[in-house]
Amino acid sequence: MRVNGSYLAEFLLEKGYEIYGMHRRVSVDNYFDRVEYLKGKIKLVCGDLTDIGSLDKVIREIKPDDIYNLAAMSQVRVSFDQKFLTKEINWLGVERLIDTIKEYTQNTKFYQASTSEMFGEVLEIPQNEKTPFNPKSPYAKAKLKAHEAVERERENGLFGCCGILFNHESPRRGLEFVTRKFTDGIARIKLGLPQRETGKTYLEMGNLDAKRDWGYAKDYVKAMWLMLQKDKPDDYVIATGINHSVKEFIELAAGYVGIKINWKGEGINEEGYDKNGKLIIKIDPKLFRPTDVNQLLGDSTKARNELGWEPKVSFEELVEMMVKSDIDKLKGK
Ligand code: F7E
Repeated sequence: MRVNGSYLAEFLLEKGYEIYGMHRRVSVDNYFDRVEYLKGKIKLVCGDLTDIGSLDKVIREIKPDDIYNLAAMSQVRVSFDQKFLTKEINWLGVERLIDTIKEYTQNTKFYQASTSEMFGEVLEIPQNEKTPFNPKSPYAKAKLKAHEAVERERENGLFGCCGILFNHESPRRGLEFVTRKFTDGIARIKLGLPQRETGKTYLEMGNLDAKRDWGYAKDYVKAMWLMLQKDKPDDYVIATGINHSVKEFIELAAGYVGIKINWKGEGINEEGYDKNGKLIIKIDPKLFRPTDVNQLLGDSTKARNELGWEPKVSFEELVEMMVKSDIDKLKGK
């Protein structure tokens, strides 16, 4: 659990903004490591989406011109075990934030991090702003409620934009998400190190067939800013328009460290070996979700036409960047 939003902070600093980063009080050592290098450049203030009093104080004192709400319980798997907390933060937290804006600073522009997970079991391929939502997890359901709250308040005068962002990854991605878990894991295998959580010599993975539209987080923060520069607030899908399965991600990432995966078995018995017959990947059924989203593919035509936004980094470049970064980190570079 760490402070998020470092790419956005960097982007806004370059544009000359004065930035306040709101964070919760937590007792985790590495909580600030992703924004450590920004210390002195951004002002950190304490606040919590579950605590109206703290939001009240922060918004009343700072009266921000723009608010980017990237705060969330962001792990879909965890939301099945903590559905009330997820609702408190991801939905009601947004309602609280909007209320404080209405109370103290009516002209504040508000960006809400909506998510492709709201499309859930997709009703249309690819998904755009008009595709009906069909959320399947407590995470996605709470995010949809927040999305609807922004739309509702927009009708009442709020300058509120929702970015329906598809998966966005980077070397700063948390290790609990599949891309970074794998790039860290395969880097460990390459360097002969045990896996971080399990201490094993091979990786345990869940559903390899799920498909995601993976883009580079640094490209996506520009879209957030562009939304708030428009004359009228609106919602935009932000995606690359290309998707890949988890298995394809794995094969490509392993390829970058010179490992070609040979698959044996099927379903939960599937295993991946290297060319010498060494076990690299095993399926752990515990990592499957009660309901997973099988495929997501975004159509960002509206953002491309109306915001002039487009992704710059390809899937292949993204995967290579993440693998290289994890190898370097593990080598202490
Ligand atoms: O899972 C499968 C898993 O946890 C992707 C969040 O940022 O993007 C993210 O949500 C897929 C799923 O991301 C493992 O079952 C297989 O099908 O990396 P993920 P996510 O659930 O797509 C959206 C846009 C958000 O809004 C979220 O906040 O990968 N999978 N094996 C695995 N997933 C994980 N985490 N770990 C595995 O071992």
